Amino acid sequence: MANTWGYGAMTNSLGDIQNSKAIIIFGANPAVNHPVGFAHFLKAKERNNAKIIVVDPRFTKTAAKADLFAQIRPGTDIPFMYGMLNIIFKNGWHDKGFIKDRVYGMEDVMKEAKNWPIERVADVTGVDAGLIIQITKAYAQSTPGTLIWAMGLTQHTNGSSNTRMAPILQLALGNMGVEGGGCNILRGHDNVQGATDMCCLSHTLPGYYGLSDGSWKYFAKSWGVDYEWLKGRFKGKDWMNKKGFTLARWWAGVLGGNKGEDAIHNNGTNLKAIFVMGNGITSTAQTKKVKEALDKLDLAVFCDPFVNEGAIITDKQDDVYILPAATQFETSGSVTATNRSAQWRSEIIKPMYESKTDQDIMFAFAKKLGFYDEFTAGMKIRENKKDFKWPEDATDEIARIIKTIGLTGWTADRLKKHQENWHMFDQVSGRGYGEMTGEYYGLPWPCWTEKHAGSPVLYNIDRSVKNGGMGFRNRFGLEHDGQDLLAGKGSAPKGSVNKDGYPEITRDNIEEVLSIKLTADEKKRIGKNWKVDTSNIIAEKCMEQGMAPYGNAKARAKVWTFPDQIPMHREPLHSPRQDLTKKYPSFADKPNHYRVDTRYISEQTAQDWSKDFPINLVTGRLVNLNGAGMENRASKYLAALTPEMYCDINPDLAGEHGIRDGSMMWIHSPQGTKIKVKAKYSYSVSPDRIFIPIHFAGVMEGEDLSHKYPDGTAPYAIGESANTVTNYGYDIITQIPETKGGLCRVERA
Ligand SMILES: Nc1nc2c(c(=O)[nH]1)N[C@H]1C(S)=C(S)[C@@H](COP(=O)(O)OP(=O)(O)OC[C@H]3O[C@@H](n4cnc5c(=O)[nH]c(N)nc54)[C@H](O)[C@@H]3O)O[C@H]1N2
Ligand SMILES: Nc1nc2c(c(=O)[nH]1)N[C@H]1C(S)=C(S)[C@@H](COP(=O)(O)OP(=O)(O)OC[C@H]3O[C@@H](n4cnc5c(=O)[nH]c(N)nc54)[C@H](O)[C@@H]3O)O[C@H]1N2
Ligand SMILES: [Mo]
Repeated sequence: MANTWGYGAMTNSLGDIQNSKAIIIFGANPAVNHPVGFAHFLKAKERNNAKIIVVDPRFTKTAAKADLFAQIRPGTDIPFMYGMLNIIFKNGWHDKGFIKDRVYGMEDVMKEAKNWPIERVADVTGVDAGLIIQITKAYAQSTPGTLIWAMGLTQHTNGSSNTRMAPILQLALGNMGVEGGGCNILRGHDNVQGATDMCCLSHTLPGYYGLSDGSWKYFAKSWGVDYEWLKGRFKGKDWMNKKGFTLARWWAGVLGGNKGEDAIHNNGTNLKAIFVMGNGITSTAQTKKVKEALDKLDLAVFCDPFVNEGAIITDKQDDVYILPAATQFETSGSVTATNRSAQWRSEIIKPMYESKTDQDIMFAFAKKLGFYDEFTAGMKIRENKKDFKWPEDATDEIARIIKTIGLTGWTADRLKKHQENWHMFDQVSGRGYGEMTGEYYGLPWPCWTEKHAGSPVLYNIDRSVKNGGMGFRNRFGLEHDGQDLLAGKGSAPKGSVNKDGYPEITRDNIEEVLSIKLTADEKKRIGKNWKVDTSNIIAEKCMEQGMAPYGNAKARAKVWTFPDQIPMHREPLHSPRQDLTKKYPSFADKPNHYRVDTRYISEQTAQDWSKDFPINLVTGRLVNLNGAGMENRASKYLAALTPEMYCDINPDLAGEHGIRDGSMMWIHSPQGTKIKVKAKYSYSVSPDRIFIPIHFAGVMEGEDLSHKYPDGTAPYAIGESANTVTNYGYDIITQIPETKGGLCRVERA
């Protein structure tokens, strides 16, 4: 639901992994978290003898299926990948032609890779040098190879650099834009891809349109509301263009002052109310801050099919509301899968008892708050209707407006037809048969027109654009530092009229770039550029000429607007290697980061954290529980599999502290918080780290909160929240919490 921790999307698809000759997995545990999708990985092993390589701080169930496993120190994936690149470049295993024609800035990467000789990589990552060489050779020499990642890469202060590093490795090997290759990011929740695409985010409008005046005006028009009215909803015009708070640090909006720790920049006011729809709240890092913030609010509303444990951890007595939301079985509409494809879903039963669907709850609020007409206007525009039909008109509204990621082809009619005919599509390629010939299952975006096939493999120039082919997007100008940013000669999608690189298409350049003449009528109707062209003339003409509306450019290995232009290693804020924090320090502190002052270097250097907190704290998931866990702990049989919160601890570490298998232990965090959990001996973690699952709540710092659940609603299992002890630390670009790289101290309870 409205939660966007992960980011990115698969360039290929789960089915396409069956075409891979090698699979490298960084910070993901699909055997547990994507068990159905993982079947495709195993098929690749059966079909192609594909090597599965797992890089993880723990020996996971996925690692158990791997040919090669590297037990990496948390937060050191960038050195690991530079180490691989160092070997790759030295041996000439990189794809020189691909790099020359389709990548910008690889020279800088090559230079940095030289700083990572294998001995240094081994020292920083804790992985044996010989194993790194073996992994690199196996991966680089079996192409196409696919690279998988998930939360093990993102949940770090340097997570956004991690997620740039992985594609760079793929670009260097020419593993991008090919079947069996790509970056296949395993997304999280059901429809988390759709939630991201619709921008349940605080820094963009739907479809990743920015917060500029131009975008606001485009949306005002497309939603059928007055721009001045929209503007009037804000305290002042400039607040329209500013990023908001994030889910990760909303609590600072409540607790923060004008100065000092967690100071906020919110026009002199604090947040006073919270409205939670589809988030567990105890899943947010620094749970004690979350609790403090909840306590201080004027109003807290939780819309959830279950009792949201946000309402349990707070001591707030009044003005806490639990609204019964219907489940996804009791509503219908489109959702988006991890590979950018849409899926239509039908209502199985009507909402039970007094529960209401999320949209009906929102409509009721919009009515009470006095903007129902504006809220729903966009759904009536297409056919100029008096009323709308949910969810079809909402889907068609999205198709009409969102050009940036190419949702034009996603009309409700087409998506329903795919659902009804899903037996008519190939599982591996997604290609349709019979009546569905010429379309890919779920029309993976970009789906440029109402006839477009969908794009199952991004950046593939071996296909025509009509059939899902495309180059990289031209987004950052035509040149930088004197270097051409457009794709090289001859590297255009199959069948393109223009054989080389070309810019994104606008009203002004369309005739020249596409070698066409527009009629007078077309000139009148066409939008300013492909992103706001609701006439869709640009996309239609592009299809005829075999060209992508967003241009044909080079992929950027170097981002000149980021603090690190190419990804650089930076130690986690709380690192067990104090010697390395000097050589690889964190970022400068960042004031006003999504409205909150955020500490990096000052936190990292505040003290030698590793002295008092020598153990790495790794958090993650279990197969029987999900997210904050209430949904599943309320199920007797799922709860029975893990009836208690626990900690995986290596017997050697446990022994040092006199902690017995099955006895209770304390975990202390650098923030001064602690949790009491059951010790579970496990060799899946080395003695320098422990693992705790994220799915528990209902106990806080040893205090049992079960008396706080409304009668008859306490789940079958409760326990300490991992996030009570996850550390301070937020990504420099996205503000995702550093919940996969922190320190702790363990103690016998
Ligand atoms: N059963 C179940 N399935 C789920 C979910 C669930 O809660 N339960 N949640 C869904 C959601 S929302 C998401 S986002 C996905 C998440 O899917 P995953 O990302 O696979 O989930 P995690 O278990 O959190 O983390 C993956 C692995 O990252 C490793 N890791 C930690 N730190 C590092 C590091 O620094 N480097 C590397 N290389 N690895 C590291 C952890 O040891 C862990 O094994 O799962 C989805 N699927
Ligand atoms: N330490 C640590 N913390 C983490 C992570 C980690 O790896 N380590 N992972 C992070 C990640 S990637 C994620 S995505 C989050 C997950 O954390 P949450 O997003 O909190 O996960 P869920 O428990 O799935 O929350 C969904 C809530 O929505 C409710 N719900 C289900 N269906 C519906 C519906 O149709 N309508 C409404 N209104 N509600 C519904 C459920 O009952 C539940 O309360 O946790 C994050 N927190
Ligand atoms: Mo997630």
